[in-house]
Amino acid sequence: MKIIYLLFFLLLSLNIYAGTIQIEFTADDSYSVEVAKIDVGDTIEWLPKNEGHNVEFLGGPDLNSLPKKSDLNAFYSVTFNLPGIYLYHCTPHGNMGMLGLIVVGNDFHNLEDIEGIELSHLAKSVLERFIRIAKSNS
Ligand SMILES: [Cu+2]
Repeated sequence: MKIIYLLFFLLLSLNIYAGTIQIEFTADDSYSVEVAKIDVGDTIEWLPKNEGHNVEFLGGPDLNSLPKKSDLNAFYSVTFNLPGIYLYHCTPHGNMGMLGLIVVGNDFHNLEDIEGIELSHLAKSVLERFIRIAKSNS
């Protein structure tokens, strides 16, 4: 029984270190943080500082449980408990390169899946740039 309490408190104390980062929708149709590297259990909050944008996930480590699409102009918050790479875009502006990449737990195991996502020519080159950035400080 003691072991269970110990584990419980260990998990509780680990969670204290979980962080939150905030990403704004900018006036020039982009996300203020385009490549986010976070730890497992961290939360990202998207702040609708400019109108006409949202967050729609295109890929991640578990395609069956991607975060749902957010509403336009709405605050959005997701906690990432599964390591791997996540790609999202803005539904109206994704083809124009309004994309964001998240690497959870410095885990690149699903990189090939992310690279295989069908995107516009422009979005593809943006994604390639993001992946270079993500790898360069891994
Ligand atoms: Cu947008």
